[in-house]
Amino acid sequence: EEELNITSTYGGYPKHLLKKRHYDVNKGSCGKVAVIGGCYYMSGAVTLAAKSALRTGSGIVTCVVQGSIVDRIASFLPEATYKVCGETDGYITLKNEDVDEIIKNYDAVAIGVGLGKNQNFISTLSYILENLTKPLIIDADGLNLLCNIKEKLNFKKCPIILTPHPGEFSRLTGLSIDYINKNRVEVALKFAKEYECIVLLKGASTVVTDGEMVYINTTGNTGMATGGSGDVLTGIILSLVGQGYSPYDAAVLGAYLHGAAGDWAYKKYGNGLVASDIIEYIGQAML
Ligand code: NPW
Ligand code: AMP
Ligand code: MG
Repeated sequence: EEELNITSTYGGYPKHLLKKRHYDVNKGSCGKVAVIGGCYYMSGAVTLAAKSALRTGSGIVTCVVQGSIVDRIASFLPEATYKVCGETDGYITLKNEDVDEIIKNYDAVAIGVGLGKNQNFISTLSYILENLTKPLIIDADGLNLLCNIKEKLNFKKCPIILTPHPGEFSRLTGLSIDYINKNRVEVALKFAKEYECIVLLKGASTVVTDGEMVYINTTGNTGMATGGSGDVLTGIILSLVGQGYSPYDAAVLGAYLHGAAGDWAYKKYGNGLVASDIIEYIGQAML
């Protein structure tokens, strides 16, 4: 810890939250998780999130993606499995039956990375909010779609973790990025309380709150301001909730491990680090 120069703020030093595995675990008991995302123009985001989930210890990771990008992802990530969906104009389409199957078969779901501006997907997200009972992480373009149906959060059946950066949180709340960054704890707390969800507001000193407790993360560095960095965080948190961590603990631990892995990557690559480098050090951050 000293080497990484980690200091704790209120919320404390969260690595103690990491649970030890029972010696005879199997892939079925380590969490089966699904990443719904991607589009023809952005397939890397799902790849990064899925690989991160595997590196965080998930037993089974399924990419829920359109057929035209499966080969790209699979050629990079042979360990993942795929659920192939429909596609319109380069964007993913999901039938309610597909969603029902996902709901039945997975321990946790992440939605939004690399989805793009897929307006058809608003109704799908709405259906998921109304029917999913397992923990759901909404990130990236999933958050942008959520802006249209925020009130649906009040009818959700599942624990929800939202992982906005200040730009996404600005769209979601109508507050300016400047105001958000000057009042990070307050705005995150208020939203989490109002919509009864976990909010993880990204940036240097990521804030995690469930509306009552607040954790401010101290790991991470300037090298992490790079495309795909947030998609890695989504995969880490998804993996943790899929392994049975509570949504709040998963978000806190996820923010911490993501930053710690990034700090290891920084030692090697400095500000030139790329998102895949963060993934390579997740294991080390968990030791
Ligand atoms: P500005 O410029 O300051 O006004 P977007 P995205 C702001 C996918 N990706 N503090 C900032 O606004 C994602 O998964 C795919 C203050 C910035 O310009 C999404 O689905 C990749 N402001 C999709 O791309 C790799 C901050 O937000 C704007 C801030 C779009 O996501 C890349 C950008 O936000 C990417 O992950 C901060 N700390 N952080 C792939 N390889 O497939 C952000 N902002 O317009 O929502 O775009 O985050 O790139
Ligand atoms: P995204 O914008 O969704 O790709 O997410 C970027 C990720 O990198 C978030 O987890 C941020 O907290 C992290 N990050 C970006 N810039 C910094 C920074 N300057 N210091 C610490 N963490 C950062
Ligand atoms: Mg992002």
